[in-house]
Amino acid sequence: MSDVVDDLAEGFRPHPADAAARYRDAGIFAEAPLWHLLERAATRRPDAPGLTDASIDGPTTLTFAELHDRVRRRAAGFVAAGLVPGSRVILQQHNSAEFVITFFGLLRAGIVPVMTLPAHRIAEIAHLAAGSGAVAYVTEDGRRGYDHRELAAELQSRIAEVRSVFVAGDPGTHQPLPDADPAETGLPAATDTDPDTPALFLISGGTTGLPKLIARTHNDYAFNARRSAEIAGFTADDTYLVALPGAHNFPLCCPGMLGIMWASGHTIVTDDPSPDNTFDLIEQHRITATALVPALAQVWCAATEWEPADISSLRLLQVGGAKLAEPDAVALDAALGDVVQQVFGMAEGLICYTRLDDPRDLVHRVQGAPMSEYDEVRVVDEDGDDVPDGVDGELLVRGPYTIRGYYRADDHNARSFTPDGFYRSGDRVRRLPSGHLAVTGRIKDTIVRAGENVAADDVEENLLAHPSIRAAAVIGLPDDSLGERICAAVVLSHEHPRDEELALPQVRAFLTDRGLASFKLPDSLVVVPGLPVTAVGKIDKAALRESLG
Ligand code: OOB
Repeated sequence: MSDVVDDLAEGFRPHPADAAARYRDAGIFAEAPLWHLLERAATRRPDAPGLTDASIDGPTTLTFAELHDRVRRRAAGFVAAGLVPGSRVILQQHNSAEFVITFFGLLRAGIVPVMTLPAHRIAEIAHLAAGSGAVAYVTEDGRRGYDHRELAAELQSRIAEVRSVFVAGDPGTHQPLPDADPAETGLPAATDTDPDTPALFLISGGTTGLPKLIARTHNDYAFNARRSAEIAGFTADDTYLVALPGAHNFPLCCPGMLGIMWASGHTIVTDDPSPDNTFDLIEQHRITATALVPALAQVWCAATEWEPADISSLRLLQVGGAKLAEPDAVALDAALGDVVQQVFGMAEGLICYTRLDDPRDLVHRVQGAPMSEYDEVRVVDEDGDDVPDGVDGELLVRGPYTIRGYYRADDHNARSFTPDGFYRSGDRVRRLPSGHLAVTGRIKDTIVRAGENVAADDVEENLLAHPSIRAAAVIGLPDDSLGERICAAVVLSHEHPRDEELALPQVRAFLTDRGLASFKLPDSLVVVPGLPVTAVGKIDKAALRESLG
């Protein structure tokens, strides 16, 4: 093993040998590098459309053979640039063909990409570069409204180990994305990769503190893609739209781009998820499946009222990343024809899906059931004891594609994992006898008001039932006499009369009518044009607290 491969292993927590053997015996681990997914498609369907770039760089379509060739050239480019297997590289590009080619190019060269999102800025990028030991940064020019070349310069001034910067588009003072002839540079053989080592790093989705690094192995991530594709019923006839940032686990691998490639279906990438743009793409390419966060799904649902495009090809609309309110799930099914699949997942591993043959009313009410029979899910109380089905508790999980620890983060790991290797998700869930999970909030997302614990989610759900409220976030703000007071930030719906104010007493009366206890009623109400969101589009309460606190 090279020094670099040794260094990659430093701080990575693999499955214990007995668990790994069990997954291997069960056929869950395919024992191949992750890039085999693409090679397989290029072998099976070389002339089929593999990737269409519908971003501002496009439109262009590559067959699987063409994509595979571009990927091998990109991989050779990285080899020629001196990067060696096991090196970590920060990848930060918007959805485009170049993003996909770079991603697979890195994998093909045995290099381990750190999958940052376009909205990340220097604080996160520098933290992730230092934490992963990255030696290079791959990004893009300023055509999408933010100049990542400047971030690159700042990154290099802070972290000397980041020796190279490669830029898609106009590189400025940096290097362009590299390409070379693989016949001249050579590429690693499949057998050079230990499939139980990290293939890529995902970024934890938490909204508190700096993100953590999540090492996913070739074996576990390929299983994630395959099993997800199976549950989504993907075949070579499917066309999947990457509308969320492609570096996020959901559009990347649940089943996402990797799942559709496993099925040898067609991927369309866009850097503009608005219905204005995407509805035309759905019509034009007969797109059959995509993934959205709830806030975006709401926008799509409303747009079906006025967008003229024919989107009837869409058979699967996955919604996840945050809780999809039941009325929204019902409205989406009604507007689009029973297409919703709820997805409750996490970069750390566990993915839950509602199944295609679940009754629609169940699909509207729950966030899904674990994708694998090898997922070990526990729901526990504050003492760590299992609670019965139907009772709220914290979700703990262990399984073939769930990490055993964050990368190089011993302190966090002592808190975030049980001694026997379960990940403490921090999610409050309730399990049905059928195995489906309903997410009821975050364990820590409670407001302590005058000594009473109030779950933010409980208040939010009731607020959303108000016809004038389209989105709501409830937070605790410091208060001298109460300890914390309950503040509700709401976005008005289109049904709310334009010239009328939505007043606190009105809202409190509405909540009281719905049977909400008086100590849970908001102490203040703020009407906002929109709620702040994280890099992937989830409501960002930390940012809200900062702006309202
Ligand atoms: C996905 O992954 P992350 O890592 O960005 O965020 C994970 C967290 C979960 O622990 C949970 O708190 C929340 O996001 N979450 C949901 C949810 N899906 C995720 N909360 C309620 N309902 C849902 N359906 O967000 C992610 C990864 C893969 C697939 C889908 C989502």
